[in-house]
Amino acid sequence: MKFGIYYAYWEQEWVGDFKYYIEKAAKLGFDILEIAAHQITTYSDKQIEEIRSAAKANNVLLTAGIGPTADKNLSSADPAIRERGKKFFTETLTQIARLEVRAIGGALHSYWPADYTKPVDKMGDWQRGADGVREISKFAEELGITLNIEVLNRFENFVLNTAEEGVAFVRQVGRPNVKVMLDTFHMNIEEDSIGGAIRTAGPLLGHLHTGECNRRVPGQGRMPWREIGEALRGIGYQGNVVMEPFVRSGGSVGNDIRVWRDLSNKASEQKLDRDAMESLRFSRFMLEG
Ligand SMILES: [Mn+2]
Repeated sequence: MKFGIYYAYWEQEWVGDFKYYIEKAAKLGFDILEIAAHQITTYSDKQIEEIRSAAKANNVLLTAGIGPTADKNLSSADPAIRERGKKFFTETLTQIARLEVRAIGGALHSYWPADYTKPVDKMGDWQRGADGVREISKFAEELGITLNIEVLNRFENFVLNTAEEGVAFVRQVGRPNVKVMLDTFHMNIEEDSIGGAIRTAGPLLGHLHTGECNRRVPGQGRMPWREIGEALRGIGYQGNVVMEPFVRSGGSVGNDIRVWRDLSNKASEQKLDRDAMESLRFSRFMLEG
């Protein structure tokens, strides 16, 4: 397994100085830095080259996360929005390929966070989302990119809430570079058994997000890490394990993630770094066995 961290642990916006976080991730001992792909199409050639070479120089693998906004939703009933979604993914995938990113994950099949003031058409969105993901998967394959479809809890999206649904969706798409992505935070809300959910995904598990029930770093809560580790080893998981902690309120990140209190206890950046490093040690120990 390779272990990583999402840059937004330290940031309040869906964009950041990724070069800075690459160097930090390397210093803290991570194999991977996950970046946000939300605004990657606005980066200049020079910025892209700086990020790419920083990752190379620091021996850090980059992965990307994305929560497409409603106007770029591949599963929308509006064909114009679906087209905009495809265009957005074509441009975003092209750009992340230049960073040598080989894995992107999130609600690629839908949009995030779901707007529940609007009516929900779960099966309609499911079908349109599967068709849309299949279409972009061919372009992604040419770039060597795997699309990891994240299963989210009911409050954030309605299309895929369980590993079982994620597996059914990915089988329906039926493409080798489209996989299921699980996240312990969402599993804690939706799954009868967290180990069971991991076994349900089995060989289709493409990416794993980790975090405690309240999104603190792994090891600072009551998530069943022993059970998670046993299940991952049981399915022979060799993929990426990226912690996705959110402990500070404020900005677009705090608002979208619904962080309404400071879970960091007013931690300095040095303290956040120390917590991440300890959590990395804990994660390797619990999950790799
Ligand atoms: Mn996640």
